[in-house]
Amino acid sequence: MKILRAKPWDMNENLVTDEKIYNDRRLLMKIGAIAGAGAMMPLSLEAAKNYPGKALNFKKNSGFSGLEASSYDQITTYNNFYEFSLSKDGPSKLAHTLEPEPWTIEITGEVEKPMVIDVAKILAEYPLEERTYRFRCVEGWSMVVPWIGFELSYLLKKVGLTSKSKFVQFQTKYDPKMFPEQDKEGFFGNIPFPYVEGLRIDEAMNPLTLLSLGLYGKTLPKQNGAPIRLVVPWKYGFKSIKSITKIHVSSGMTRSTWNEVNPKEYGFYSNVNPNVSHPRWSQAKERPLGAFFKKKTEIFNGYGEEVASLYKGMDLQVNF
Ligand SMILES: Nc1nc2c(c(=O)[nH]1)N[C@H]1C(S)=C(S)[C@@H](COP(=O)(O)O)O[C@H]1N2
Ligand SMILES: [Mo]
Repeated sequence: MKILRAKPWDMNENLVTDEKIYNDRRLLMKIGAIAGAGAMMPLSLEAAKNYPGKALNFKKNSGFSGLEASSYDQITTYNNFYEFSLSKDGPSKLAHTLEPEPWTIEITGEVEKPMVIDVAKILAEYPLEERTYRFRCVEGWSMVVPWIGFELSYLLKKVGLTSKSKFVQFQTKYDPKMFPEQDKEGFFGNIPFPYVEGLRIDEAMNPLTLLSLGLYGKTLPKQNGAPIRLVVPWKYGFKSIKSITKIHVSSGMTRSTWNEVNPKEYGFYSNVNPNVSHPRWSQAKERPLGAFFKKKTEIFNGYGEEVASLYKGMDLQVNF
């Protein structure tokens, strides 16, 4: 018998409750209330076994090193990756089917030199740096991640934007052998795959926008979007699309999965904004992974100085 799964776009406070249990468990661990200090071990071992990761060559960007990062365990065992699972601890257990090597990214559309780039070449030749960014999920939890990556603008300059380039679309690889939930499209309310996301060209060219290939000094764990993902720290987490294999530059606005599934709840822009509630919950506060209390959410996730000018004159209640 088939079991009806929750619709992913019903993600709501329930998941925050989930997280409360998770956090309580961590707290209990800390004070030794859970018998056997190894209680958390299976999770972290699972994550490591999944993909041990290769050490990367990178330099630390001291301009983005001031935040205290969430732990490796937190970042790699509390995930959203619907191609594997709708649960937070599912991706770390199930993502072993993802084969991140070999991997290419195809860049097409309004560019002077369309090309296919091997991720191995990026790892060997691109200027990788470590930047510790805040990361805020639309569901109300947040974390701090020491990403390793390079500015998306570096790649877009390499391919050369034409005068018609206005938007950029990113696409996750479609391969149900690697991503088992992908061929269940249409059943039980799964989201349409492949997952796609988009940015306006000036957002894509902003120096904060990264393509990330690693965290905590090593290649990306599979559950975090190996081998390469987007990181847009002033937007809700779902904009930071994982396991990208296509980048398409266009003159018109691009599709994005969550916006298409439920435009009233997930805007194209999806800038972190404590003053614009999700229709079903407030965005004024967030719960950092591992923390007991919520804290205030900052406009543009604290990156207003760098990005507020991109939205000058725009009504952020309408263009949410
Ligand atoms: N392809 C793909 N990318 C995705 C998602 C997904 O389900 N599939 N989930 C998004 C959401 S909702 C969040 S919060 C982040 C989670 O990233 P993390 O698991 O590395 O924390 O990935 C985003 N990118
Ligand atoms: Mo998210």
